[in-house]
Amino acid sequence: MPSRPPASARTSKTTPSLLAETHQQTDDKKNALTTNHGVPISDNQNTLKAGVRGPALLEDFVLREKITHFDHERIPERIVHARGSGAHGFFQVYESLADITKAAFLQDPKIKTEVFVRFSTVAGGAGSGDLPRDVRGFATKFYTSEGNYDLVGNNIPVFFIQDAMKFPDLVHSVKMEPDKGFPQAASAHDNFWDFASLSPESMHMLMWTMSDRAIPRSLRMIEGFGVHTFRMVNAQGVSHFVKFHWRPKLGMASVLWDEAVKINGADPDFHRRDLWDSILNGDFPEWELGLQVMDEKAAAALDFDILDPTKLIPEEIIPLRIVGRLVLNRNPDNFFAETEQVAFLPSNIVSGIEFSNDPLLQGRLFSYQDTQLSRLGGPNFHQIPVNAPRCPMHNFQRDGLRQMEVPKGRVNYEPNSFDTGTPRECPMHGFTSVPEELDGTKIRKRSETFADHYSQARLFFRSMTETEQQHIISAFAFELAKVETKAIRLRMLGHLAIIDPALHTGVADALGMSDAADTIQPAVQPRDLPPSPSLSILNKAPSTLQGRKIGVLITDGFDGALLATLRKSAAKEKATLMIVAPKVGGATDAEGTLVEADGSLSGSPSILFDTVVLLLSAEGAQDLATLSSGVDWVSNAFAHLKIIGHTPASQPLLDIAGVRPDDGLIPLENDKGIKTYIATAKNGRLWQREPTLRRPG
Ligand code: HDD
Repeated sequence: MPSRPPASARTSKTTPSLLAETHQQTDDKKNALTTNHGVPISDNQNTLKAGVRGPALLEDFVLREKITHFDHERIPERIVHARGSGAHGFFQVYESLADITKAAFLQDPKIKTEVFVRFSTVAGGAGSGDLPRDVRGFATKFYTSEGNYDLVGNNIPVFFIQDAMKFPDLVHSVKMEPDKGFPQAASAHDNFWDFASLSPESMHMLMWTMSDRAIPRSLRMIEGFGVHTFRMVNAQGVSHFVKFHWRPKLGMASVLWDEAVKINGADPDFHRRDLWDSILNGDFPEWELGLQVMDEKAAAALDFDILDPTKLIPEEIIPLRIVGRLVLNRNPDNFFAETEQVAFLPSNIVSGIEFSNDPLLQGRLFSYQDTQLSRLGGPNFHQIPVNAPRCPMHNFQRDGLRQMEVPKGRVNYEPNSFDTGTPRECPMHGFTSVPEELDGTKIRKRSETFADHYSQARLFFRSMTETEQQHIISAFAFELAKVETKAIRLRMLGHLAIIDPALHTGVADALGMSDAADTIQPAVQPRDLPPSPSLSILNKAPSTLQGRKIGVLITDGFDGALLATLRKSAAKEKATLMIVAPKVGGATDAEGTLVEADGSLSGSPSILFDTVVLLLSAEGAQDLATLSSGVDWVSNAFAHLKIIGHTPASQPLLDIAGVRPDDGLIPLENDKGIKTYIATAKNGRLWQREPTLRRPG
């Protein structure tokens, strides 16, 4: 039997809980908690009951309202791209684009257009980790002076399928298998590879998703693409085809697959946190917008159909025109209100930008509008603040669920003669479509010009560095090893043999499957296209530590002066330096000064950093060498090809962790050591170490 509360608590009207000392109350009516209908609440801790130990009363409207609202806090998550992170910012052109488009926001470098960007993974649910092997969504809403323009793209310039008709099948196959409800956020399962291996059009995109593009280091370090070919139209009515590209100012970088697997456990919010923190710290993520612009003739001269979303245009053929910059400088105030409720619509375009007849895009123009109706509960989702245009909007659409506006007057139609002040058509400034001549037979058929599924897959593989090719082979081997049905593996190996014999042999060896792969007859024999080095991440990797993280492990008795120099050097490079100590309370340097840590040894494993430094005292190194967390910290850094700066006293730990000397191990005896360390770490990982440690399989 519970003990009875003290008499004071039983009788008191002003002390609503037994934990009164922790309660914050106010006498100021202005600050009073209220119900949704404005009734001030006297007690937010206790249900209205028949006696302090009696049953709850149904009349407790305060409780019922609060619980009802809570019960309905979630809306359906996105069917794809459920896991996302958003940010506010602006876009600005470097020069007027009047030569190719009349879009108002692209006319003048003085115009800063407000934007909201949402990055996402595709396959996993809203609560899944940030680092599955997956495509990343890169959706931008431009709040222009002539209406909202949404560029709803990905970090990969091509797509799995050529026709929207296949989208539900593609998505069903990659998401959790419907009977089991797993795997979550992973393409490594039979259903996905069954569908993919039966869909040769997916081959090019598969090369990208098996590449390091699908495991980015940071959302600030991904490229973005509009994927489809769009049109731009200038004031004279001249139209060009365009492809959109976002280029990250920090350069591209990826994690290793082994890191991705571990990061998902150590920090499932790795990307979301990184984006949030960088904006919070004023290190605003930035991208440049690049356009590939071509007229009809140039488009017709390409050796594939520009309406086919499984193809890209190599930059070596049509170079990028860099036209402006996107800066993300403000975190959302509320995740649900903004990032969750933002509704992107590829059909949101503005005067001067138009669709092409890409059949995938055409299907998207319907799907997104439709999906918002079920996610956001009706046709008025454009009134939600994050979706509302910043320019004036007025029409005669009325009523509907979630209507927030109160239109005045009797006129709700057009034309009308009652009120000449009501909105009217505007032929002069209104949106018009470029008059494209169309003539065709009603037909349900794929164009023959979409039939080459292998040439660009081969182009991609052959444009990679040796290291990147090995990663692609490893990724295929990892995924296919999880496929239980042998026939699917053999079918997939059949496709890889068409793409490139080295790819096929590499994957077959890694799987240990020497059985004959399926013989697949391509609809069109692939051609050898000239490689496009600009598709490689490593070919373009900048030498920089900007936006990168240095993890510095310290133990009691460490060299404080060395840390001070290191801090200065890191700041100069615009890198973030984070201190890790055996305990988060920190460690004292040789002079006895306590330095607080940003993380503990087990809570901040070395996988969370781009490069590491061991600032250990002799006793500290001896001690960590006896702990698996210490040994793992170092052996992982080595296995992940990181540059490791270390004091000579750290050697015992390096030895126990199995670290072999190479060019990525930099002794830090003095300032010169730090200089060498920084210069080496700027180049990223020590790729030469990889073949000595790993082989695909
Ligand atoms: Fe999609 C969301 C990108 C093909 C149907 N898609 C969605 C998002 C991105 C993309 C970035 C998330 C937007 C956000 O952050 O809220 N989708 C693409 C790209 C595609 C593509 C680059 C091919 C080039 N999508 C595609 C097709 C269909 C859809 C062919 C359907 C016919 N996509 C949807 C959707 C989603 C979506 C189901 C889920 C939530 C939403 O739209 O608002 O309607």
